[in-house]
Amino acid sequence: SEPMFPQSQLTPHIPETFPKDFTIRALSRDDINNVKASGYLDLLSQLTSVGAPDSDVLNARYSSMADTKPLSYYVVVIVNSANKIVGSATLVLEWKFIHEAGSRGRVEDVVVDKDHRQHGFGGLLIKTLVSLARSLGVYKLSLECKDELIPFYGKFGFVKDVNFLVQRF
Ligand code: 16G
Repeated sequence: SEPMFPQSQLTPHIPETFPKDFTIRALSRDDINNVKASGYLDLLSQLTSVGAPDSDVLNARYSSMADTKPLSYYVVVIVNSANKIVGSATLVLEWKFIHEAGSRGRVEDVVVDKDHRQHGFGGLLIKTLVSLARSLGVYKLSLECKDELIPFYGKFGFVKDVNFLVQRF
């Protein structure tokens, strides 16, 4: 199944309250090879534009993320009992010379399927990634979000900081 990282790395960070009929685990190459069944791109399309990358492109992207050294992409998914992905969030590490040649963490692409909201899956994903990021030793962890989600992320320790500037291409 080739998970992006070993489950043993995730287990210590999974909240006790995680519901039994769902599983939180690393994204695997199988999810990408069976993208119709896994629902991964359909899920991401509930966040933003996905386009139509073919399976070669998806596999190459998976490899480019999974082959980083040290591992810099922790794509975490929540699956139901049929192994369909109903939620996902990614922790990205950005390696630095500053902060003792440390790393900064970013929480990216947080999305929960519209039919699986209000069950606390978003919070479970964030709690898991914050704990994982802390254990990996990032010196700070950040994310970008819409104004209305600031109170949600605030529950997990995030506070509004510097301005975020962007240029779109
Ligand atoms: C949100 C996401 C970001 C994602 C972006 C996509 C979180 C915390 N933030 O900002 O990770 O990449 O939306 O929107 O999930 P875009 O296509 O407009 O960049």
